[in-house]
Parts: sequence; structure tokens; C-alpha cells
Amino acid sequence: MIRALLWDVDGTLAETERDGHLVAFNRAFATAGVPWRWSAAHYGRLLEIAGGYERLLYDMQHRDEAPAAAAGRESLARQLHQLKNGFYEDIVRSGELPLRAGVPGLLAECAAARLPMAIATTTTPGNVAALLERHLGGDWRGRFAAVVTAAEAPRKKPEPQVYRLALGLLGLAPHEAVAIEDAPAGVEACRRAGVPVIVAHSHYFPTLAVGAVVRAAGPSLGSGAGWRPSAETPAARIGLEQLRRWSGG
Ligand code: XBP
Repeated sequence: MIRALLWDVDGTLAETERDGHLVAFNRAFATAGVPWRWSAAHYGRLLEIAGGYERLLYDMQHRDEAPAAAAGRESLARQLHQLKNGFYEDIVRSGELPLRAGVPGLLAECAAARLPMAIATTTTPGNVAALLERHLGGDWRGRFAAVVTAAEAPRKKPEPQVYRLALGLLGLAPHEAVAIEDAPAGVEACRRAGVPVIVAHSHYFPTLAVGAVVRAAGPSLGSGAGWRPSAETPAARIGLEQLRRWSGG
């Protein structure tokens, strides 16, 4: 029996990586006067590093133009990350980052069914608040029984801390929840926490294998087409009933 739905944020609720964070990182580079920019393809590779600050630090290790000393790189990464988050919030508030297809419908269905939901992300809390406030309104927090971000779970995905904390706040065992994810790091975090997961592929992660922890994977929650295992009604968006079938609850 599913007793809660756990939502990843980046790539799952919205295409935030390609259309939000990447654009904001490049604006931060220009504003800070650093000479490099990230292409969409390079950013895709950098997504192996969880966390925007950590991603900046990793990238600087391979740049001759970056400060030579570790302390200098850390200070620049902090400055760039703060700038990036400001630009990201501007992008979100401008309405340029819609929720992905099927997300509003599933959020509404869970609310109507009084199924508790949680946010389980290791992104910066301000990024999450900006996105959800833009789309769900000022009282967005009230829609979730728990909100866990990098502030509460500093050990980022693929570490399972974020899922364990969310389960603890909900008072549930791992098998009583289902997570919605898009990325390998998120799936790995679920695997280590023991939480079954449904994968809605995103721009940067167009394929992920169905296996023990991944109960189903498909292109979008907005359509029943293209899912493995197949959805019961391929024409319809993915709803709670379908999630229950896949997760055996
Ligand atoms: C996604 C991430 C984040 C974002 C950038 O986390 O890895 O690092 O790319 O956000 P999740 P920050 O899949 O858990 O939502 O710059 O705030 O780290």
C-alpha cells in the first residue's frame, strides 16, 4: 500500500537543469567576469557531480584560468554559486520554467486522495521555494507533509540521507512510499534507502533501466505511452492507480 509520494525536484517537477540552472550558471560566470562558459553537453557531463557548488569546484580543477590554490577556488565557487542561485530564482519567478506534463495532475490527485507528499531533493532550499511558490502559490509548503532539501540533507544524492530523513518525518518504512525521480543519482539514493522509485526520464537522463528498485520508467508523467512496464491506459497521464499497480501497492 502506498502511503506517501516522495518528489524529487530538479528534472522531475520541471526541466530545471537545462532551462534553469545551466542558464543561471552561465549568467553567473559573465557577471563575475570569469572567462569560461558551460555548453549544454558539458553541463550534462557535469551532472554526475551532485550539487551546484560541488559541480563548480570539480569543473575548476580542470581549468587553467581558475585560481591555483584550493582556498581561492572554494571562495570563487561560493561566490558563483550564490550568484547562480539568484539568477535561477529570477528565471523561475519569470515563469520560464513550467512544471513538467503530468505533474500538476498528479499533485492534485494526491491532494484529493489525501495521500501525503514530500519533497526529497538535495538542491538549495531557496531554489525549491522559488519554483514551488511560482507554481503552487505562497502556501505551497502546506501541500507537503515534509520538505527535505540540502539544508537538512547536506550529504547529497546518491547518498540516501535525503530519503531517510523524509521517511523519518513521515513516520513510514521505505516500502510504504514511492519516489518519483529522473536521474541515476536519485535512483541510487532510493536504492540505498530502500524506497521503490518510478522514473520519468528528463532531458539529460533519457534512459534508465528498470530493475529491482525502479518499478517503472517512461518519458513523461503526462502520458501513458512509452512506459516499461506498459501503462494500463497508454492514452492517459500517469495517475495514482497506475503508480499503485507498478509498485505493487
Ligand atoms: C539536483 C542537483 C542540484 C542542482 C543544482 O538535485 O544536483 O545540485 O543541479 O542545485 P535533486 P544547487 O535531483 O536532488 O533535486 O546549485 O542548489 O545544488
